[in-house]
Amino acid sequence: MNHPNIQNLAVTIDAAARDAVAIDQFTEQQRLTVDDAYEIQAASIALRQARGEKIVGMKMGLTSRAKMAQVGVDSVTWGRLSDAMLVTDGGSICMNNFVHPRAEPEIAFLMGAPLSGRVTPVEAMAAVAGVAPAVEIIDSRFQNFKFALADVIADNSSSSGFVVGSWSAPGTDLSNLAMTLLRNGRAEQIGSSAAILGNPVRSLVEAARMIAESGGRIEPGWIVLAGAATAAIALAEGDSIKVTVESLGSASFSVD
Ligand code: OOG
Ligand code: MG
Repeated sequence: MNHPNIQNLAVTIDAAARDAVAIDQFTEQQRLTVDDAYEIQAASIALRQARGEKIVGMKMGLTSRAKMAQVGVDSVTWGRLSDAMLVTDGGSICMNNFVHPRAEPEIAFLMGAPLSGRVTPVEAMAAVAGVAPAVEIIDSRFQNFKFALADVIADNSSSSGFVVGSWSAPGTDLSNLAMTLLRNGRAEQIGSSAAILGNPVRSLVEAARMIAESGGRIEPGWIVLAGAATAAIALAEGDSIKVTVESLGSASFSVD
């Protein structure tokens, strides 16, 4: 048996993210299982934590058809969010810190109670303290934004940054809210929250199940991103990006 060197691959993907330099796909060089890939992700995030970053939540990936089609991977994945990835609403990012960043429209949950394992949508919502419009900034560390399932999992599901708008109390029916991604005032992606597993709450249910498989749990105070409702758009210097979610408001940032 050829065992992948988890720690070496974690160091490689961590350096690629830190230096914003694209690398070759891992799976072109070796076989990696999904379990291997989550181990690499955990080890690479541990390197960030050793540098002082704090885990503030998790992101779900590939929870909509539009996203699966865009990247050619059709399994739901997850990744970790750290405090260093948080971009202030109305703030800016610097293009130099990214390889080839993209933005996508999301919904964020603020957790008021822990959540883990098999839960119903009602139980999941009962653990939610707030909901907000969000933008995720994804930036695959692999060349040409091209990857197989194990690659993207090892790469923290491409997560690179996130912007969260104002929190609302969790009373709103999230099943079919209009979502728009605007660049410089023009709508470039239009969709519905229904695209996210039929209802973003199902993404939270999946998040609880998947993190439990890794022996963890969603912590109170965490932010959980449910996954994009539409395809992502490639960012360029000078872009002003805004996501609006019906009834919830907006989140925005600009690219320097
Ligand atoms: C993978 C991450 C997908 C989402 O919201 O579906 C994701 C990628 O597109 O690079 O974050
Ligand atoms: Mg996303």
